[in-house]
Amino acid sequence: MSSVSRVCAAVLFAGLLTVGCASGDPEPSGADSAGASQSAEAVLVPVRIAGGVVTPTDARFEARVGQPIEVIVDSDVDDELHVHAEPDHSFAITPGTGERFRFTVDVPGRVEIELHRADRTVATLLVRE
Ligand SMILES: [Cu+2]
Repeated sequence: MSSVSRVCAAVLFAGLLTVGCASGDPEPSGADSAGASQSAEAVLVPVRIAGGVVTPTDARFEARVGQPIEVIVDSDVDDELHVHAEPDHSFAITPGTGERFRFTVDVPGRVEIELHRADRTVATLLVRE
């Protein structure tokens, strides 16, 4: 006599137990780092020296820390453009039109832009954080 035993294997889906997400790595929050305005539009400061007359004088401009500032000079003489920022910037002006001098300011405050040879303050930048 022989007995046939059929074993029905039960398939256990034990693997469906979900394991808690222990490795919840935090999302990198890079949005709050400083200097978010690096790619801001440049502040344009047009300057003209013609026949010994400087325009403008004592103009006011506002800018932010890290924002590019571009001085565009039309001049018929040599001069020295001096930006009283921290650190300061000096640019040599030569006769010509549309010379562009670009810089940024790292420290908030009042920044004077002078022409040393003409002895004029062209503009004052109010630089904010
Ligand atoms: Cu100066």
